[in-house]
Amino acid sequence: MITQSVFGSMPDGTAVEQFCLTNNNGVSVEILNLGGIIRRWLIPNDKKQDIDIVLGFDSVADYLIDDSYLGALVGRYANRIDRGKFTLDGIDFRTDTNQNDNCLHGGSQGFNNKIWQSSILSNDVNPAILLQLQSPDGDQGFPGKIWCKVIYTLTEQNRLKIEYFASCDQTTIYNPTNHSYFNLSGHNDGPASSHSIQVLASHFTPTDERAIPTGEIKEVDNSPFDLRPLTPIKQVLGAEHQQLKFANGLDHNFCLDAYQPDSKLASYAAKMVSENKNLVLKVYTNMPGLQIFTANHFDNKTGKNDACYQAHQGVCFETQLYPDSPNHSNFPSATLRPNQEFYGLTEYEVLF
Ligand code: FUC
Repeated sequence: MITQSVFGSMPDGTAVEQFCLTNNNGVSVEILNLGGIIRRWLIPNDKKQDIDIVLGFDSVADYLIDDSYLGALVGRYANRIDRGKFTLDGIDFRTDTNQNDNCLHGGSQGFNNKIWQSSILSNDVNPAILLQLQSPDGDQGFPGKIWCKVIYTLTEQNRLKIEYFASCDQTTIYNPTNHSYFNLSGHNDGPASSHSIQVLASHFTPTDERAIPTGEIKEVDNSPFDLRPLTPIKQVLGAEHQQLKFANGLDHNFCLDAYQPDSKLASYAAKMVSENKNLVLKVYTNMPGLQIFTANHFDNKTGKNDACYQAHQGVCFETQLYPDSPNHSNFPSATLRPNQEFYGLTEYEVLF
């Protein structure tokens, strides 16, 4: 079932719509047409009220000034492009730079703060909505016009399925993701560092101190980045490692072992387990990379219902192509050509 309501309005008066997708198990996910933001994700719980497992805000204004991309669809290029520069087919491009001289999450006017055209695709079992956005040639400095579609489906298996489609009229690059911060104890219930995580990746992409990949695809063996066994997040955050110092915690791209080029199927990539083991989040994707970000920068950020978000309050599982891949020929390519259709699939499953 889907209920639609007005969440607020943009500065120019355009209404921001909210879609609440509910399945027959009582799970509900609220999604805005502003940035495709996942604003609330309620999991039924016998003992007390439903648990809201994602961080978010209560007003449009909060989302528009937010620089943490809470719950948002990110584009055109998730994560960083070194100094916003890349070359495609011999032509140099320069994008908007919005963080430390780099392009972060598509530039200062990325997809996260755009109103997407929205419609209900299925209002029955497996409720689904379609979001569409056209980004013109030169938007934030990226070449070519691109037509983007995202379908969110909440299944009866308690999976939120996110399908990304895109096509373009000129060769370009594309790398979308969703930037939800998960906390399985509840968005306002202290740090998610009390949880444990597993990531099925035998390699990761180390960065320099500016969070730009060095280009190396490094084995995780004998390092805190070996998350193949279920590992307490606290243990990782407390480990001595230059990479963790650079980022002040985890903010790294893992190279998923299950990745198969051109696959349209989502394979199991990662999970997070709450401290009392009552809730488990499982992540499935067809993408090659997964950025694990432990919200290292939160410091008294006011969220929903006056919640106060602190460092490590949530964990992001950003399925993606590797950061800065246009500048690293050894990384899977983010190039999208006019004769191609991009298809990305990520599923977040909650076991409760
Ligand atoms: C993640 C990180 C960044 C950034 C952002 C808000 O994707 O990789 O470091 O701070 O989110």
